[in-house]
Amino acid sequence: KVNSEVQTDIVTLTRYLTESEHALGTTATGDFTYYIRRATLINLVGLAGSENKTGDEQKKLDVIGNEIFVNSMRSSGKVKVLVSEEEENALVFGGSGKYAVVCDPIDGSSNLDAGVSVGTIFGIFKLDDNAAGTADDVLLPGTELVAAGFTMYGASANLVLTMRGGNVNGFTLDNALGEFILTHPNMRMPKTRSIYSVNEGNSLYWDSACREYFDSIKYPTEANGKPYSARYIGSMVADAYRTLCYGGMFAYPADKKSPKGKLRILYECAPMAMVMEQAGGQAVDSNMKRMLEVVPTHIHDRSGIFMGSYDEIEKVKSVFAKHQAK
Ligand code: P6P
Repeated sequence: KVNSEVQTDIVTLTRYLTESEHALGTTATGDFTYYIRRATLINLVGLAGSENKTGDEQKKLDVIGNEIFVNSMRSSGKVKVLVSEEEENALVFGGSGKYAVVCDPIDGSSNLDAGVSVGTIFGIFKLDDNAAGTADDVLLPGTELVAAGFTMYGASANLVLTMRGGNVNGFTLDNALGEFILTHPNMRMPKTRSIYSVNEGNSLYWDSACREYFDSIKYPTEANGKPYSARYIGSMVADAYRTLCYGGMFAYPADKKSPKGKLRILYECAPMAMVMEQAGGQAVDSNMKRMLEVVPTHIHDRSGIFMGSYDEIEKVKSVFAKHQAK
């Protein structure tokens, strides 16, 4: 009798990627996990004392993470243009690369010293044959992404990867093998889940639609309506991974303090929106426009975002529609 408990058909990331066509965006991940896991051991946490070119305070690992990603993408020979949150301008590599990669090398790094999971968010565009190889080549809607995903460096390293039109697959790093193993094939979010994830410390700055929506799930008025649970980690990859695993909604609304929102369109909102949509959910900006159809005018443009379970975002849209109608 064959012991069906023993997994003998292990799908490693290498095998998965060779079976698909986009072996990019994830090569740097293995290197990152090395540094992330040892950050506290080799005293890499704490401020690097510099600011990145887009104004965020840089931590040592931000700097290292960015360098690893840049070197990895450059040496892949497949990337022509790289946009990183840590680089003011797009990097254009020599060679005949056919792809553009957008990334936030270490997202959530402000939480590093507290041991909170951080991660890498990435998106991949296929360049036109006659692309000039400039930043303009990535000022595209997220619908043009051919692949997107993120890695979360926590107790282990989890990678979530999706190809355009495909499903969402989760991999877990097997330290012994040094390989990512397919552990969460075809991740699907439930259509509803009573969990909301937002920084309520910003509620003073929210517009009326935002306030009405969150009040409606915190103080339900319908008969035997139960309040939602609040879960907010403050690290997008961790909040996104929980939303992907359990369902619910995550939001970083545009508000009076951040009129354009805080999160970046190209390498935070769009890749996450692609993952959420292809896992059966939705993602919209603060005007309730489909996130994947938002086109940045600058590589570091920001946007408000509401994303997660399909019906939970429908609830957001119905409240905002009332206010837009006014
Ligand atoms: P706030 C981390 O700094 C980050 O870019 C995202 O990972 C996270 O979702 C958000 O900002 C948290 O921002 O204002 O709630 O601390």
